[in-house]
Amino acid sequence: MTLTQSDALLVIDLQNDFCPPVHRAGGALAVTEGDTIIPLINALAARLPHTILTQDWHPTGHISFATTHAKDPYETIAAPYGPQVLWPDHCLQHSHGAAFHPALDVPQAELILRKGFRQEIDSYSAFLENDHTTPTGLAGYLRERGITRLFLCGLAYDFCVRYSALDGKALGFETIVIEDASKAVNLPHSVADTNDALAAAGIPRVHSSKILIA
Ligand code: VGL
Ligand code: ZN
Repeated sequence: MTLTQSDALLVIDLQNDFCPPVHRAGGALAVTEGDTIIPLINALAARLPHTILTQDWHPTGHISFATTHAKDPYETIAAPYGPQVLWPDHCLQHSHGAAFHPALDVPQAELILRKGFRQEIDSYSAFLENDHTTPTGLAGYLRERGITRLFLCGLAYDFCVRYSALDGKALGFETIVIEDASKAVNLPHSVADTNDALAAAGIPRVHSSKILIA
């Protein structure tokens, strides 16, 4: 695949809490084998002309935390903006769990976009919060920088990668998901639903070799 200066790698939420714990720390919402994609992501970032990282970044008492509602994780509540899955407390602002995984080696990343920082709205997508209305500013940033094509990877395939890809495409960016550089949380139906939603939106899923061996 021919790459140009208008291409960027968008690395979603490669944080300690989404990976198996290292020295018993992190892993609050660990994605199975979430850390195994990191060497591949480092290699992809070395190849793409621009890299942007997202960082899930929640305050205490966040609306997405089961503990906030005295409920069990993975239940769904009716939030003012629609259904919201409840999660274990994760990615608390400035915690070790919210820090990038130590194996992630992308010092050249040009932007770290924090999301989910409002107590009353979660944000799976890097573009729009879960009300599907409140912008994060990423679309404007990318447009101003002349970036027109996005390669998405990271965690979790069936939540933050999914909604970031759908919104990126809807906002006019050419959007591609690097399938072997993402891992899923895997709630019932979540991966099949993601595959269907990406296909319906015309978002291709490609193998990293298409980009690395170009
Ligand atoms: C994510 C659940 C809660 C993700 C973030 O990064 O996919 N999932 N917060
Ligand atoms: Zn979160």
